[in-house]
Formats: sequence, C-alpha cells, structure tokens
Amino acid sequence: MLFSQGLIFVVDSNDRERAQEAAEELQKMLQEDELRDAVLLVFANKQDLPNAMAISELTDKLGLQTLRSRTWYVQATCATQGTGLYEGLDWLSEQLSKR
Ligand SMILES: Nc1nc2c(ncn2[C@@H]2O[C@H](COP(=O)(O)OP(=O)(O)OP(=O)(O)O)[C@@H](O)[C@H]2O)c(=O)[nH]1
Ligand SMILES: [Mg+2]
Repeated sequence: MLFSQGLIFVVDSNDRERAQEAAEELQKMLQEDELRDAVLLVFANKQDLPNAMAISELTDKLGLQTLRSRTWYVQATCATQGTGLYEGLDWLSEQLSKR
C-alpha cells in the first residue's frame, strides 16, 4: 500500500454554497488510511475575488481547528495569477524535509 506524505486540497474560496460539500470531501479523504500521516496543505483559491471567504472563515468551515494530530496550513492563492502557489509548496517541502 502506498502512503502519501502530503495532501494538497484546493478549495474555491468564492463558492460559499459548496463550502460544506468541500468540508465533507476533505474530512472523508483525511479518514483514508493512505493519508493517515499526510500533512495537509489547503490552497484557499480565488482569493482575488471581492466576495471570497477570508482564510479564517474558510478554516472554520473546513473544520481544520478540530483536526487531531494533523499538521496543516492554509495558503491564500489565486491560481490564475499564480499568487501563493510557491509559498504553499515551500511550506509543504519544508514539512516533508523534517521527516
Ligand atoms: N478569479 C479567479 N478565477 C479562477 C481562479 N482559479 C481558477 N479560476 C477560474 O475558475 C474557473 C473554473 O472554475 P472552478 O470553480 O474551478 O470549476 P467549475 O467549472 O466551477 O467546476 P466545479 O469544480 O464544479 O466548481 C476557470 O475559469 C478558471 O480560470 C482564481 O484564483 N481566481
Ligand atoms: Mg466552481
């Protein structure tokens, strides 16, 4: 069995209607045995849009504060402009190098 060391979860910060669906999908993935030890990087995408959920709101809606023994980080991104992508990957790379 292949165990992943990192999970990158991309969420649309502008899609309030589906934030709950995203949260459920994430929690389901985190229960997978293969992802047991994986660190979690969340790309809070579409942060350029004026009505996008703030990082704190998204963190709350995804239930990240309730995670037990999981290293996680939320990075604000704008995929169309490339903003935040390298910062997030730097964080992930740093976490994996510690292992
Ligand atoms: N403004 C903005 N648009 C983005 C960003 N990232 C992707 N997009 C655009 O979002 C569109 C795709 O929308 P998505 O929400 O990813 O996909 P979807 O078609 O709505 O399908 P779902 O996965 O069901 O939500 C494309 O036009 C992308 O160019 C971003 O950071 N900012
Ligand atoms: Mg969409």
